[in-house]
Amino acid sequence: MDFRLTETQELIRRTVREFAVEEVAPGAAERDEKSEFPAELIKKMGALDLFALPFSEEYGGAGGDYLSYAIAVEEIARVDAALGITYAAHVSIGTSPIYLFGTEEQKREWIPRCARGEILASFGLTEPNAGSDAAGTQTTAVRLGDEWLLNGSKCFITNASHCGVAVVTAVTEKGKGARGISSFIVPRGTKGFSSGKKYDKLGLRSSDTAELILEDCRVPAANILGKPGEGFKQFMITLDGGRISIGAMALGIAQGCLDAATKYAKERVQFGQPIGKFQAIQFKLADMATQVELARMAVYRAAWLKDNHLPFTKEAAMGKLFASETATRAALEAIQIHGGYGYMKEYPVERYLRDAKLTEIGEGTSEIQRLVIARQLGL
Ligand code: COS
Repeated sequence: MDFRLTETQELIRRTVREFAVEEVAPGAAERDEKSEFPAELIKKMGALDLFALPFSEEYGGAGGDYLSYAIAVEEIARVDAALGITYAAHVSIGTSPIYLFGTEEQKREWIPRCARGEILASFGLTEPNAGSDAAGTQTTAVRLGDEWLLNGSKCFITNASHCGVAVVTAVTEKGKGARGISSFIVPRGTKGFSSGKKYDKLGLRSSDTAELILEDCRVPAANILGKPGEGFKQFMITLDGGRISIGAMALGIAQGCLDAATKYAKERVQFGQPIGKFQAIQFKLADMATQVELARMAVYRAAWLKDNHLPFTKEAAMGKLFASETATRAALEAIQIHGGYGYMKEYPVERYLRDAKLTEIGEGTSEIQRLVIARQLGL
């Protein structure tokens, strides 16, 4: 067993941290306040090859491992979780289904552009009546000659207004449940494909979340991903990887809370000494540090299993579950340590709390993670 990161992984952490601290952190509060999409930062991330990280060089990727990518998500989310989710959703659930299940042609068409950050990709699974019950999809796809005709709508879709391509699920065979669902590549610009209302959210306010609408939308028959009926499983496998990245995002938020609270505890003087000298504060920080470290172990291990082509469904769910609940707890404690100042927008911890909550919901709620873990235990 070797818990050390490789030199490359350490270099990626240093590079991304430098970028995050110098370029991402300064405008994070203002972007949150204005719900301003970080388009310029996305261009810079493209230039740094961050979107290319986990994809092979053959398709324009950087040939890195999933653990390096998880570290990059963690470092971005440590200062700005909204940029973290924009990044994570594009790579691990937007681009990955094409990378994992696409034909050679589909991969050559889409992966290089996604890897360069030239376009963003969205993942269209959730619908108004199909959230945790993902197999309850109501969007339909009907084969008409050389085309598929798609009708339906997807909700809460990250990057929906800015995506250049979306992979969406639709029912191709009614009455077959999960086995009657297929997935399709829908390029922006396809007639009948549009993004709808942008949501006004509690947190992650500078990330883009909107509806995707498919109204008599026709895509070529070649745009199906894999074979008819394979869509549900493809999306479950994609979500296993996505959950590692949401775990990494939660880990970054939790680390950001720990850093902010530790700094404040050293500076804030009450009763004649820094509050960090009081055991009440020390114990809070000791608990936060312990939980952050355990979350890191769980998330990194899930990424390591994926990189080594070992089963990781259970570990990805455990990592996301533990890291996301750690993030919310850490944010609440960071606010408590900051006292009244923590409740104000001049400190970042109130934003961290609003952002952290989503990690307990997106890409499967904590309840769904427990269900996935229980099933993996054979229950
Ligand atoms: N990897 C590979 N295959 C998987 C899988 C996984 N992680 N999870 C499920 N499958 C397969 C099953 O093996 C089954 O295959 P067979 O038909 O060959 O037996 C098929 O998919 C259906 O699985 P299951 O019966 O478990 O489906 P359920 O409808 O019971 O749903 C849950 C399972 C609840 C786990 C699933 O719907 C889920 O993850 N829901 C949450 C969705 C979510 O995370 N949404 C977030 C929005 S996306 S940002």
